[in-house]
Amino acid sequence: MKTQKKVFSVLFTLMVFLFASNTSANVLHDETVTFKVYGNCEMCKKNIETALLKNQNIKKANWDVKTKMLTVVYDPHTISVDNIHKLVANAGYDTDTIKAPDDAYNKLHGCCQYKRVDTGKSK
Ligand SMILES: [Cu+2]
Repeated sequence: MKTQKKVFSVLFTLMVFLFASNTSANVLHDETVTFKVYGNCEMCKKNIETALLKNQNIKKANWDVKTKMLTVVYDPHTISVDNIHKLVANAGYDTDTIKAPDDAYNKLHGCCQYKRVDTGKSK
């Protein structure tokens, strides 16, 4: 009886440990990336952030109107940085590495049609 109790307590401790380590591991798995996204205003901010947050692999998205820098917290196991650039581009916004499709850009509100720079050139 005593041994059984001991086995249970060991198992219990092990389970708690596994649960705890798994939870903290999930937090550690999130990564943050920052890159430039061309845009103009608050509406652009909303467009960019909403387009990203629709994807459940993206935890946080924040675009700074002044600096034009986008900061994204994402799960690197389920989405790549390249795909994050693509999501932004498909919403009509050029990033520092990917140019938005022209039709996506043309669909933007007039005030959001930021001045496009040639992103074809390497930085
Ligand atoms: Cu705008």
